[in-house]
Amino acid sequence: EYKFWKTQPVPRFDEKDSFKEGPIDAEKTIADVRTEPYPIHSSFEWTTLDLESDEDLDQLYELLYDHYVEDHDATFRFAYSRTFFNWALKPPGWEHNWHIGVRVKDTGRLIAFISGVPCDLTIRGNDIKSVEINFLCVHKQLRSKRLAPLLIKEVTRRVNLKNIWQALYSSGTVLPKPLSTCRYGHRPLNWGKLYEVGFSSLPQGETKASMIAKTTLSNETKTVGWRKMKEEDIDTVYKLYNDWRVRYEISQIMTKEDVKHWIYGGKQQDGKVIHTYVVEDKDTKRVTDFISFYVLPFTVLQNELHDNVGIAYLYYYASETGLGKFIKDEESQELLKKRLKSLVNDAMIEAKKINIDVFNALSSQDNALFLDDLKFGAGDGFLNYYVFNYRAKHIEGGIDDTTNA
Ligand code: YNC
Ligand code: MG
Repeated sequence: EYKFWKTQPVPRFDEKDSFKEGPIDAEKTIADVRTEPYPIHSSFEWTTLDLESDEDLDQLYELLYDHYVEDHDATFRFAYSRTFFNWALKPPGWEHNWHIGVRVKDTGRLIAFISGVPCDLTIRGNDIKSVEINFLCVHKQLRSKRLAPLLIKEVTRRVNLKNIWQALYSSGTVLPKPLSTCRYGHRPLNWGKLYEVGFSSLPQGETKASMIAKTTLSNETKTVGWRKMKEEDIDTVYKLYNDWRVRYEISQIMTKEDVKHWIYGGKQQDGKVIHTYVVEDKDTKRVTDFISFYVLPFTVLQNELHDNVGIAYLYYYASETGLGKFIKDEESQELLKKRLKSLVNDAMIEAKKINIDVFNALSSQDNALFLDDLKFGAGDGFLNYYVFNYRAKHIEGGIDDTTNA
């Protein structure tokens, strides 16, 4: 059990939440880090993908398309795009060297991948220089050969060489030991289509017509002062984000450049991946709220009616309603609840306008305040969050997650 993970600096399942939070390994320096890549089977070779080149982007796309996460009966696959990779894998400070592939030596074929991007964290008041690890993938025909541990060790080595010793990662797979576990909620925007592709089923006592009626949103947004985020809003959104994230026990540290990339989208994005809206007070012209979602569709296999499902994921948001003195007391929770419901509802209306079929949100952040009221249905998947080489008390993920794992 966990032959590999047992050897890594991660908390064990059986250990008590420790009182003192912090790194697990004794402090090291770059001089302690292995300078050569880990040895790999002689028919394979390490490669660093060049995500500035369309050729490498296409190869990554093909690997993930056929071999990355899919649902159990293999009818849906993530439809990653070049634009999506540019957003997810090239944020400010990105490193070539952290886009790591494995190729078959003879043919050059890409058969495995793992990535890291800079992602500094605050965990309960401690700022931690860190990366986020994502897109770990091994070709289906090469599974169970211990390539995954090799990729993980190699990315760790390359990250350590930049004097970074912690990493955030998330997975449906249960590993030692989740810092937090969240659940996805799904809000149908186009129930009829979701039913036709087999994504939604008909609940007992409902008809197709009643489900469509129940889930139909109005066509126009209602929040007064609602508009698309502009480049000029970056400073204000940056401030709102930073004031807001103190609400949470774990959050991402962002510079203005990060906000520009992750939340505004920047010039490369063309509005295709990240969509952000703000609320501007009509008297003072101040921006008081923002909310964002990103788009990552599914390809639908073997369906006569549809070949894709439009999917949006709720991303970051913040509202003055929940700031400063408003943070905890009960009356302000009610105000905040009302505000968030209005923001998320309008975000869903915008998503519907760009043909999104389902709007997803995790149970994290303050999402418990609106998920039920806005008719999100609990998904069957859990997402476990981990921090490598760091011990911290468990963080509630908005579900009763004591039984998961
Ligand atoms: C997983 N998702 O437990 P033990 S999420 C981490 N994350 O190790 P083999 C995983 N470890 O149990 P296969 C994992 N899944 O013996 C499996 N493992 O200790 C562990 N799927 O390796 C597993 N992508 O190579 C076991 O397994 C060992 O050939 C077995 O490969 C696994 O991106 C995988 O779901 C997942 O492509 C690559 O199944 C393959 O099966 C696959 O024999 C479909 O591996 C796609 C998929 C995972 C998406 C993701 C986050 C990854 C985080 C990795 C951990 C990062 C740690 C921090 C490093 C930087 C540190 C610094 C500083
Ligand atoms: Mg393997």
